[in-house]
Amino acid sequence: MSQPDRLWINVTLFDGLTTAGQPMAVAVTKGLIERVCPMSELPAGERVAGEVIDAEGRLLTPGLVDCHTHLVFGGSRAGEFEARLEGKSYEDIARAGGGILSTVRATRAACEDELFAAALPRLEALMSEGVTTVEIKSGYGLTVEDELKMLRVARRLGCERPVQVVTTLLGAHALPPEYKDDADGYIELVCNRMIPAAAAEGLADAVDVFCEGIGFSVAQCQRVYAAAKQHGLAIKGHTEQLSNLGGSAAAARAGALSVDHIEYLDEAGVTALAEAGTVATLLPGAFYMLRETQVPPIALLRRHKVPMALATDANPGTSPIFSLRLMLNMACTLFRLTPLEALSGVTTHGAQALGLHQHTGRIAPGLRADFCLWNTSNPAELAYSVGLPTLAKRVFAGH
Ligand code: DI6
Ligand code: FE
Repeated sequence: MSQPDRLWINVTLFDGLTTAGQPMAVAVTKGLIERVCPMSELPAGERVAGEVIDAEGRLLTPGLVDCHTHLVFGGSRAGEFEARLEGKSYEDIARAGGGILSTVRATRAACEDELFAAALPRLEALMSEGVTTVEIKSGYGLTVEDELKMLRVARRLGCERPVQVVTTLLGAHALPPEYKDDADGYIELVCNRMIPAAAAEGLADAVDVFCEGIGFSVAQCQRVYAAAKQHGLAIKGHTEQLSNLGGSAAAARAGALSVDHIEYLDEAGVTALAEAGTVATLLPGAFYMLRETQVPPIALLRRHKVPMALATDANPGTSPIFSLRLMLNMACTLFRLTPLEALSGVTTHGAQALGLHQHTGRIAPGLRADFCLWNTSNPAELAYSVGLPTLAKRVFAGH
């Protein structure tokens, strides 16, 4: 057998789904995981071309996956936060032309370099807590050029830092003022101009929609999904966040990788996810910031064995939170996930929500060597404490 570039020994392993019951070893070659075995099965005198890292019993997990963010945007919505504290609702603010549309104005006014400079510290905050894969959506441009501008910034973030960036075109996020009273006309622009342009330039991996009373109807979202599929792009949906329109089931039937938020999802919707193999992505940051009370149907998702991913939804309006560790805590305290379910949500199931589960999100042979080594041996610690820097080492593609 060839000699691995790196050998991790005496590891407490969480492989993305479960913890191993005994000390483990992980061998890495050319940026990929070559072998995972109990220490007791490591051949005596195992030779290593490069480094041996003794974890001394500390926890090794897959690199974290934040499968739903809006990291690229201009401006701030602190004023809207204050207005909500005074009693205005998120929907009232949106209908009055604030909310998403106020970020659209600031994002349109910013050039690529400005958006890049603003997004970089947000990305670095996520990376500093162990994120090795992050999805970034557009959706604050709402013209062909401004949406492509956002996606270019997202791609550039992935080129300039050791992290995998997956990009999602969210043209159908809100109705821009130019199309006021013509939502179908705008959906036509998304389908006939934005999606083809993003696909032609290789700028988008997936297409997302906001299926909601203050967003787009199920029928409009279905048109977007059809156009995305025509151009070979994966699909996702912001669905059942503020009301139940049946958007999750429609997305699942169209083959969506994930449906996200889903506070108002009912059992028929859960069944549709189970049948389609669609991931349910939980976003407790938005739930918390909007002081929602309707909790996603966790027991039903468990019963129907729907994989649950967990993400920050980092965005200037409903989740100005750039900490995936905090989401682990919130998923447990607010949604009653177990710490291991939450951890699977930011590893295995987060990767599945991006269609990347053959490449990252688990510690298994053949996958990319994306790891976090933590200053603890107990995975529950990662969901339990908030604010302590417990990450000892972050490894992306073996380095
Ligand atoms: N739902 C959300 O939580 C984000 N987008 C969406 O469709 C919020 C976006 C924002 O308020 O800026
Ligand atoms: Fe979102």
